[in-house]
Amino acid sequence: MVKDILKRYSKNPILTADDIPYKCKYVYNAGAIKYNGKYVLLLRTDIYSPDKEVRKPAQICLGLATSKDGYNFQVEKEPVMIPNEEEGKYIYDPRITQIDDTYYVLYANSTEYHEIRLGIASTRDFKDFERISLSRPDLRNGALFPEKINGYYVRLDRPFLHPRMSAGSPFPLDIWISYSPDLIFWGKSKPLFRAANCPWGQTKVGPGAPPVKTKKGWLEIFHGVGISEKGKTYRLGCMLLDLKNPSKIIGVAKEPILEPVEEYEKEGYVPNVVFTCGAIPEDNGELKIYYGGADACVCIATANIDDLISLCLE
Ligand code: BMA
Repeated sequence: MVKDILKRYSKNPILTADDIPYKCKYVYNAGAIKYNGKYVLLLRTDIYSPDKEVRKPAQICLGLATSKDGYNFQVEKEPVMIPNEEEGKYIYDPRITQIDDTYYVLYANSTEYHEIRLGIASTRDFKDFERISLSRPDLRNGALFPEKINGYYVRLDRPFLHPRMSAGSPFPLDIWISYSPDLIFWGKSKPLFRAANCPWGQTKVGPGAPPVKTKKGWLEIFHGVGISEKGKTYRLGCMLLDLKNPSKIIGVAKEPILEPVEEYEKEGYVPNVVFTCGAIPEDNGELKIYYGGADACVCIATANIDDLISLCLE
């Protein structure tokens, strides 16, 4: 049973393809951060060619939306980040982390060779993005902590144990933690949370939003994938990690905090999906969780941070 701790915004979805000024079929899985007093979303926008026979997007790039209140967003006329030559056609699922006055974007890149790589770029103005590194395959769902810990940049990530493995594979996919002195070279990697230990996400689990610092530990909103006779279901859960040693889990909420219930979560490009890439903590203790609904729209739900922590400690 999903506990009633997350409140969906009554006017969800907050963005659909109709809100995108350029040609786009689906908008979802947005990274989120506050920048210059405004809410900023980096949007996954899937662009299809007009040829109806083509079932795969012609390009996936990142758009930008800004808002004064976190609910009503204006979208820039053109995408702000498009794949470069090395990346090919698809960059997606961006997670934004601020460290000092720099904003880092960790994003997935699918290449024409069917590899999935994790890209890291930085920006100071959300106009120019400088590429820092692109991982070897197969890795995605990178979520960078908002400060160095014991001298290292730290990220949660989700390796594929075997290239091209996905939901339905007999091998579950787990959340790992990795460290880097410079955001280029990553190591000291360790499994952090096994899908096998997530009763509602036994096929795969992956980092969602970049971890949020709280007095009790790092709060991480993650996704888990379960399979039933109805097919795959993506849900969200939360866990608390030790502040000084984030490879140590303090607690994981037993139940998911959000699962597909509303039509915009159950029907879209991929049915039965809620997937987050960004959450913004507010001074009043609220967490705004931005999430994709059914791989087709952008939604928001809010929760009290202390309530989420309590769930992790139950
Ligand atoms: C994952 C990623 C996400 C997507 C999710 C649900 O594997 O591809 O971008 O939202 O599947 O389809």
